[in-house]
Amino acid sequence: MIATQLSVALLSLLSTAAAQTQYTSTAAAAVAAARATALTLSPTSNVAGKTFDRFVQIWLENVDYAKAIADPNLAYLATQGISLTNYFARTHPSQPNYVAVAGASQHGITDNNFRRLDSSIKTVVHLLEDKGVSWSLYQEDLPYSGFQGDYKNQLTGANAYVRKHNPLMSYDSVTSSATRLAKCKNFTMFERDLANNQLPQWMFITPNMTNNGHDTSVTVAGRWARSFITRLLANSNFNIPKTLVMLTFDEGSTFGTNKVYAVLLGSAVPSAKKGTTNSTQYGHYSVIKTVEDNWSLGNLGQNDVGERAFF
Ligand SMILES: *[C@@H]1O[C@H](CO)[C@@H](O)[C@H](O)[C@H]1NC(C)=O
Ligand SMILES: *[C@@H]1O[C@H](CO)[C@@H](O)[C@H](O)[C@H]1NC(C)=O
Ligand SMILES: *[C@H]1O[C@@H](CO)[C@H](O)[C@@H](O)[C@@H]1NC(C)=O
Ligand SMILES: CC(=O)N[C@H]1CO[C@H](CO)[C@@H](O)[C@@H]1O
Repeated sequence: MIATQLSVALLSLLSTAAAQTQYTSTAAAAVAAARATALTLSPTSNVAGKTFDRFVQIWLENVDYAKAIADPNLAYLATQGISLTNYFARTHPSQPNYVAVAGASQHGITDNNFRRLDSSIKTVVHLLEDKGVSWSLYQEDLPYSGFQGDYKNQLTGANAYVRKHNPLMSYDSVTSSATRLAKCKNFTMFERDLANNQLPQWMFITPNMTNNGHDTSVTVAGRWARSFITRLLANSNFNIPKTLVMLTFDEGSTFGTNKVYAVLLGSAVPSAKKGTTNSTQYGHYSVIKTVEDNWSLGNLGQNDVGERAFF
């Protein structure tokens, strides 16, 4: 009896530990096997929010505000929404910014290394789940749902998907849960969910290292963003009534003030506000506070508590 209980406890401990790193191999056979079996979920819901019923974040990489707003395509997108002209990233390098926007704290992370945060540490997706608000991450070139490593372009060897640009993967509270991993998906799944009208209410979108400008330029990132977002705003499966889309950058260039481009788009922006600017100071923690206020989610007890929301 005791032996059975012990072995059950041991097994569940082992499977939890394995879950947190089980999907890191990039060997072709391991990827193919996981692709065939990894759970994928496309939850939907319809929880009414105060200002928006759907919230979509799209993050580009490493450009200061002045340089981004000078790009013709990013400048065009600013005319289609509300441009936040005093919006600041948290820190350098990338990873702590992504960790911060999910958990309202950098949780001590200051680098881009493979990090694991204790499973007691919660994120915005835990608050969303508690209120029944569906969510998914969409990460371009993630080889399958729940993959936990970095992934290169299989033909060119160039970096395509990187874990440091995934806001949830450093949290053991996400990676120890099969159903949460199943909601960390790629762009193939995004297109499928879009076509099937199965997009969730909260999503975070990370283009690959080419399209987000990291390994290219603001010109490439701006062109990608305009084309991707324009197509989606014209799609009624995406831009449902009260959809708020936020396009921003994880951080500025290392030597700037860390002021970054941030634009609010979508059907939740009233037409009278399209093409306007707002100079109130905001930052990555404002995003989580805005989402918490919108769906009355409560808070994480971190830097979200004293933060200012967008509305
Ligand atoms: C995207 O993820 C799905 C689900 O895991 C997988 O079947 C598909 O092969 C992936 N697409 C690409 C291009 O890797
Ligand atoms: C990123 O995705 C685009 C398609 O959206 C593709 O053309 C490009 O090769 C990808 N970049 C890498 C490094 O694989
Ligand atoms: C930005 O400006 C402040 C101060 O006028 C308002 O209180 C906010 O509601 C406004 N926010 C947006 C998104 O326009
Ligand atoms: C525009 C709007 O309805 N804003 C509300 C968002 O939620 C907060 C907190 O519940 C309210 O104070 C705002 O009025």
